[in-house]
Amino acid sequence: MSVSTLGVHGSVGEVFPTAVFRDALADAGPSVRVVSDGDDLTPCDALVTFAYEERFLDAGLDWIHSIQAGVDRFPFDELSDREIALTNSTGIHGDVVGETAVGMMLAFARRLHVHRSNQERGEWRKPAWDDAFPLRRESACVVGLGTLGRGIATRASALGMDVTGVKRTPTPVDGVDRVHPPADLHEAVADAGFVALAVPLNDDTEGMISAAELAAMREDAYLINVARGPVVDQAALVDALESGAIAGAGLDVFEAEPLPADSPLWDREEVIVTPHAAGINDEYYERVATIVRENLRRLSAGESLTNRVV
Ligand code: NDP
Ligand code: 7N6
Repeated sequence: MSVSTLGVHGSVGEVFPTAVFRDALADAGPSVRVVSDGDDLTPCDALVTFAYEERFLDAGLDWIHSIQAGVDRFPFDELSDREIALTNSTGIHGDVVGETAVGMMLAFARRLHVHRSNQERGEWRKPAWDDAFPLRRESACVVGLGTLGRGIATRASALGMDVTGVKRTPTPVDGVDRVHPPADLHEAVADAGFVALAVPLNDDTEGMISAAELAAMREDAYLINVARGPVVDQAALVDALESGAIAGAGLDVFEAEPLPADSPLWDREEVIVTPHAAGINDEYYERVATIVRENLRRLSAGESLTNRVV
């Protein structure tokens, strides 16, 4: 495979400016062109994109790079049938998503979300004596211990929390006291003050947190989801919040995005809603450009692509 023209799909503009990204790749080798809705893709050998469109399959592309780590929106079998390589952007979000997830834990422990809501109403109101707690005393169970999960685990551990986790292959992970296999999910979540989800969305993880897992959690526990909405049965989560089966949730991702205006999740004090923004940061474009540059180098050297999914 050789790339003489690299397309930058207009959808990356949802995360960083297309022109800034194009300029970051100006010296990478191929000619780089921004392709917006309706523009012809056929001059491109490869495409960097946020969105997926069916027309990608028959545009003569050899390689698609997703600026997301999660590639659940791409049709793996169709890509494979057409010998289109798919690479993703795992490896670049550990620090910022880790900060967001642990930031949500800090907000719940120190009641920052409540103070901010009170401030919007001009209200000076102290929390009840036993509403706030030190994060150091708490434990976090991180489900998925790849880039995101390790980013969360190291930050939670640095704040003095006990950290356990779950991953497919339960080998030891730095900063994580116990690593469980997926079969022990209930046992793993049962003791944790915070359960943080950091798994890819696939057939094994869809609905992995359902009514049974929420019931296994402590009544004073919080669920943090920075993975993908469908990893959680959202109706069961709403029921668990309403019945007091768990204390609250920090949610960056949802079954439907944007979160519909009539969702009961908007109005609950013990729910923090962020708009799938945990990964957004001003280095995002450069981090993706580094992966793309490395893969262009590998192609020139006849080496295999890094971050290859298909
Ligand atoms: P990685 O591939 O680095 O890590 C995935 C982890 O999940 C691995 O530890 C893997 O286990 C584990 N895992 C996979 N399947 C299971 C399972 N069935 N049960 C338990 N653990 C499982 O991915 P990233 O950390 O980069 O990203 C993870 C996901 O987070 C992405 O796919 C994406 O959907 C989402 N994401 C969300 C962002 C946001 O902005 N909110 C930003 C970036 C990612 P093992 O190590 O054993 O293979
Ligand atoms: C970018 C989100 C991922 O999977 O969903 C995230 O990498 C990225 C705003």
